[in-house]
Amino acid sequence: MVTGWHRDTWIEVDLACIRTNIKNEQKILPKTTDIWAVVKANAYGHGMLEVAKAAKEAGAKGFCVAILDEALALRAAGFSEEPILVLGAVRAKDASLAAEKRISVTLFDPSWLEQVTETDVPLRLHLKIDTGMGRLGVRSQEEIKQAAEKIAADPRFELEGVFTHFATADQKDTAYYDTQLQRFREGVACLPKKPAYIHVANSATSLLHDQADFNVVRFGVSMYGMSPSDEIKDILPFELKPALSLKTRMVQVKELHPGDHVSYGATYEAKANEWVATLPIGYADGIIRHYSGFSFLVDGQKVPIVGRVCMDQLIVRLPREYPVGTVVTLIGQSAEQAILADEIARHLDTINYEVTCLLSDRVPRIYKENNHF
Ligand code: PMH
Repeated sequence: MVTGWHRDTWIEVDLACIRTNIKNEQKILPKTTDIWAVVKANAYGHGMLEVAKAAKEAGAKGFCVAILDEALALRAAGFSEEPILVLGAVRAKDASLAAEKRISVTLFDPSWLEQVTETDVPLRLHLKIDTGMGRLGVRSQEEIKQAAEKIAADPRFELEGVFTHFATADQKDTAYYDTQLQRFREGVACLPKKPAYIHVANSATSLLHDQADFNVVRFGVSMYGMSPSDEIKDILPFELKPALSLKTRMVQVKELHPGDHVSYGATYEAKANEWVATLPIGYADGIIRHYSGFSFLVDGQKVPIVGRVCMDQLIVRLPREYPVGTVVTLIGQSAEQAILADEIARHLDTINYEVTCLLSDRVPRIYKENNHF
């Protein structure tokens, strides 16, 4: 993917916000519980390497990613000592590569162990117990015991961790969460020897539930300053600082007259004389067509999208004429107003995670500290 450094559309990531979110999280955790920063999917669109560096500076002790390549990229960038856990499936044929780079992989099916051909150094495994997410993981106590026995009997493997993932931790009703936690405790009790890392928490869990029995939390969305859900926003233990802003500059400003149309399908028709601006950002950048009807900000004032969002451009209606080059804020603070990923998520009928993950690599990420570049 070619990044658009020569176009006035950019993402600003405030690394100080990421550090603050991590430090505040650390304060509510037991001293013996470490934060592993979840930096998969290009750090939820924020930029993996820069976020990983900031997270490490703020005290994160390890990293979680989704795929082996993300782990390899972290190692290649110089994160050589920290534990890195691949949360998704790794192919058995890539086990030796993971082992060689001391990358920990998720074991969710004991038969996977038999497919591993050879490793020069022991492969670090985190056994995933499916306690009710229904995604990856062993489900029965027999499988847990079987996996533990196979690992203990084979010098190619080392059981480094055991974990689970909650389906409803971002909801106030804890009934399903409690059931999952109970199943996890029972599963862990089947292990003849406790591994070094026992972990259950994503952001919501780590923010709302005591972690005394666990020594790692997998801190993702709230490290970026976003709430795991709207439902628990009012019960979070500290204020989250959103790290990402998305901005562009008007490339053309024009006056429409009654009856003039805008964009593909000519779906928008001006009813009066009105000013519009063309912005150099579109669905190929992650501003998908469903943004239609949403408003961005100019000087704290709302400017609605008019007509269809195009691949590389979209058009907004202005309250008055503005000079070409005026900044438009799509996410983040503009004068006294702000647009949060949460608001966009509501408009798109999705979640804030998806809003930032959708921002494509075509948009350059610029890093700043405490609002300064
Ligand atoms: N652990 C696992 C196994 C995950 O899949 C995720 C996020 C996290 C931790 C971090 O969660 P948080 O961002 O809520 O803190 N995974 C996903 C997912 O698969 N879809 O959305 C978020």
